[in-house]
Amino acid sequence: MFRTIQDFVNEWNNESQATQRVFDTLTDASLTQQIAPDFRPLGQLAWHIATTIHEMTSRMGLSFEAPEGEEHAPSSAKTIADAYRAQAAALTNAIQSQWTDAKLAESTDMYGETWLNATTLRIFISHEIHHRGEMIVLMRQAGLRVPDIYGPTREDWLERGMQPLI
Ligand code: NI
Repeated sequence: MFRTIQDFVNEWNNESQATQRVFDTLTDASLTQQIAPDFRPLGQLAWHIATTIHEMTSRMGLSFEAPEGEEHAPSSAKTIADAYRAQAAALTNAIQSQWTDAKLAESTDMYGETWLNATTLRIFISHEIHHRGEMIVLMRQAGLRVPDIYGPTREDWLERGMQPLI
């Protein structure tokens, strides 16, 4: 449970920096990678993460510019990565300048249910981590090297001369 804005900002900074490292690894060619036909391609998953920042937090009254663009992801990896960078910073600025800690204990109608704002912020971060994990799989399928986030990757182990764990 986030009890202070600072607690949220600390966690958001860590997670959004990790997500940014994932986004900065994308290439234009990788954006069309899919797990199977009719499933969201890699670029669309990234765009969903980038656009959800405004979509979800603006429902709670936080005010900042939504990302430019349509529902369909841009075809440029750099455009997506830059949009995410701008949105992540905009959310941090907005919550620090527009909210006090008391806002976390207020509730908002979210998708037809009533959620504590602190809960919404928790779900918001979990949602991003969820889709980031999906992206990592598609990135591997696309032949990209993925960044380490919570621990070393297979490539990291090998470069350290260690046997990767099963
Ligand atoms: Ni989603």
